[in-house]
Amino acid sequence: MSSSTLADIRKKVENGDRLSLDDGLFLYQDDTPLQEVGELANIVRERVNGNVAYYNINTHLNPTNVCVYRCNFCAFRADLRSERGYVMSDEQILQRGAEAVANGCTEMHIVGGLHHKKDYDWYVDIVRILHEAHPTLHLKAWTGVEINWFEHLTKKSVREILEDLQEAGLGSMPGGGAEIFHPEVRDQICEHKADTGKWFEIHGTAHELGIKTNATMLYGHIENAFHRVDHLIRLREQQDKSGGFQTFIPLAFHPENTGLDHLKKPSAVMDLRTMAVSRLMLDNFPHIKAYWIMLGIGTAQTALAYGADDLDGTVRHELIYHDAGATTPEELTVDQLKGLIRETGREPVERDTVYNEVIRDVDNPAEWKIGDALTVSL
Ligand code: V47
Repeated sequence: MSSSTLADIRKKVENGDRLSLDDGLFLYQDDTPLQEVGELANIVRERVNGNVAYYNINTHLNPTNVCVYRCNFCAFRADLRSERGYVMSDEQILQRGAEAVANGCTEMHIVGGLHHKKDYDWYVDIVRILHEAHPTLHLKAWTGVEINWFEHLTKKSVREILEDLQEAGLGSMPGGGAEIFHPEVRDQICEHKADTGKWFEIHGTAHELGIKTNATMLYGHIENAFHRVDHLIRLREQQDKSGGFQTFIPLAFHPENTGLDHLKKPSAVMDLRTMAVSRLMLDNFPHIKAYWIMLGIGTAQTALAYGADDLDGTVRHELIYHDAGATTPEELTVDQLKGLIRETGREPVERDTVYNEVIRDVDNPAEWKIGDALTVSL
């Protein structure tokens, strides 16, 4: 049981003081009213990002689903000889790049399985061929787990690998593979892959090299409130040290077709509480994302009043959540995204991956240029 009180936490929030582990646990208690937690998160959200809600025009590329690892929460992965397994050819990958550019995408989000038979160059060259063909498309590619796999494949250091990828055209890194950092949980859901220390080493090194990264937390499975708040505090401490995280994305667990399919999906109350507690604990993160694909559209809209300032994007070709039973559409149009944001009273602003404003040609919306850097007050 936490010894914090709502009045003390409100005072800290109003003064911009840092919340403790105990405060985080208090905010997660069922009898701490959700609407009050949301109201506090909204104070921080509006102080940091005003009334703006960001979106981007993006697409996903998952070059293979074949994976040496068997994380029990994942419905996307396939065994090497499984009928479900696939590997995209360079032609298919380039065609996706061309389609993205023709549709006005500013970003391609690239992650996938760790294929038993693909060497390091295959992964680096995916970045290289896409960047050479489409230099304006920002490539947000490979999580800390993949970078760690490349270490096993090459015996190169994390720094050397990230430098290779930067040279090939890597723009930034997504926040996946974080799952839950606490070993009590991590050892049960993905004990074989990059451990917590390694995930942080990789993100810290990326930040030193000027590569911006995101961070995620997979919640609503076997973890409890202590593990979630501990996760947030570890991220906050890393951000104090290296400063290169842009966005935090809480990811609601989808159990269908996974090794944990006896569990229920987290409720909307849990989703909104997690969004709000994340905004409150991560006082040094500029952005909190409500990833509509996994939250569902209604909860993602509501989350814009519970700490979130970003809905992610149009998101074409998403597989990881749809394989795990997500019932959201495969894609939203720009007009739909803007309409969803306006309906909440927020002002939609299109951003690129590293939070510059995107200015569209009114006569030809697939054409765009980068505007000013969007400011936040942390
Ligand atoms: O690390 C896998 C999660 C992550 C399931 O950086 C699942 O902008 C729920 O990291 N139910 C990959 N979650 C996706 C990711 C991401 C998504 C959106 C934006 C960004 C960003 C990053 O997906 C994995 C894992 O935590 N995941 N399976 C599942 N069944």
